[in-house]
Amino acid sequence: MSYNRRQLLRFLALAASPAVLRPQKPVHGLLVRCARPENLEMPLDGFTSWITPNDKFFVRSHHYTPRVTLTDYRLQVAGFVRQNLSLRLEDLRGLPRHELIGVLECAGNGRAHYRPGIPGIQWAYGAAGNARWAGVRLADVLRKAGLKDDATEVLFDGADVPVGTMPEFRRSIPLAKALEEHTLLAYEMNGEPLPESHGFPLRVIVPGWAGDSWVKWVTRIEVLDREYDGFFMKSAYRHPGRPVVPGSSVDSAMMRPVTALRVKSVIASPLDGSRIGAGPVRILGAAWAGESPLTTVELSTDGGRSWHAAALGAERAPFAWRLWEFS
Ligand SMILES: Nc1nc2c(c(=O)[nH]1)N[C@H]1C(S)=C(S)[C@@H](COP(=O)(O)O)O[C@H]1N2
Ligand SMILES: [Mo]
Repeated sequence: MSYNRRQLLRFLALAASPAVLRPQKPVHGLLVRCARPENLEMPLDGFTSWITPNDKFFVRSHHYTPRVTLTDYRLQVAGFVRQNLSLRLEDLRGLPRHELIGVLECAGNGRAHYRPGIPGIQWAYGAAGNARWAGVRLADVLRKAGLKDDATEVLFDGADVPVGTMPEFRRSIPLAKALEEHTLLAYEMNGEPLPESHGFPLRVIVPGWAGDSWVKWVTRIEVLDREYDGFFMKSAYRHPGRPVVPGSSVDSAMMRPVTALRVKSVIASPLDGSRIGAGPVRILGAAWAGESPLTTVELSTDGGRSWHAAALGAERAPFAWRLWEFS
């Protein structure tokens, strides 16, 4: 049997595709930035809703979504603790429950707007969402294990397995942030068990901080005596600490891990480039400021010469976004 060149290329292409493809669930109303691993962006109209519904919430996954079953699930707690723990989700559900509403935003949100362009998923606006998270305080779990004196950082590892030669997605946060009353291990998102794409059955909630610290599918917590030095702490998710000219090179000694989110406001409507009739126009959007409370949103319709306060939505919470509107 002989093959012509085209048949051979086709055969090679088939042979190169992974043997088992999990059926892809349909994606409604999200922008597919990368199908596998799943990276989905919320369209701009999402910024007109105070709570982002689970099926409209952006997804940012470095690796394929792991399938975790509750029967097998254990959360291991180890490192600089007095007693290692192995907890089932039921054990966690037995601890006091806490809820908060907060913005989850990817540190790479807005990357598509850089000039010159930079590599990475080309998020435009919607790598952000605002949800109600429920679970237990990370501090309660750490206290159950008992911290040793040398403890300074808390490292999280999820059940996702790297694609090819990519490093494991592991991140650490300083102990002070880990012990804050608002830092949670969440098992619910908007009143439902965490969806698979968002970290079922447990994820870290670090209110006011960029999404890279919000580790999904968390299976292991390790208390460390120093900042973790794996790829996603040491090489990725770092910033220069002060504004620099886009595209310029920065001394790596200056680079620090991404922590709190910056202030941001997004116009959801009207869309850029859309045609609008004469007469009053409603301008709508959402704004947030990481760990800081948001007090005012101002708009300019004359290129920045004058500014006007927008009306702020009634719904508010310390780490949530605030809707605003201006006519
Ligand atoms: N285990 C694991 N956790 C993870 C990630 C990941 O790839 N693996 N991505 C992180 C990043 S960079 C972001 S922005 C958020 C995205 O959370 P979401 O997919 O629920 O929106 O999850 C974080 N947690
Ligand atoms: Mo992210």
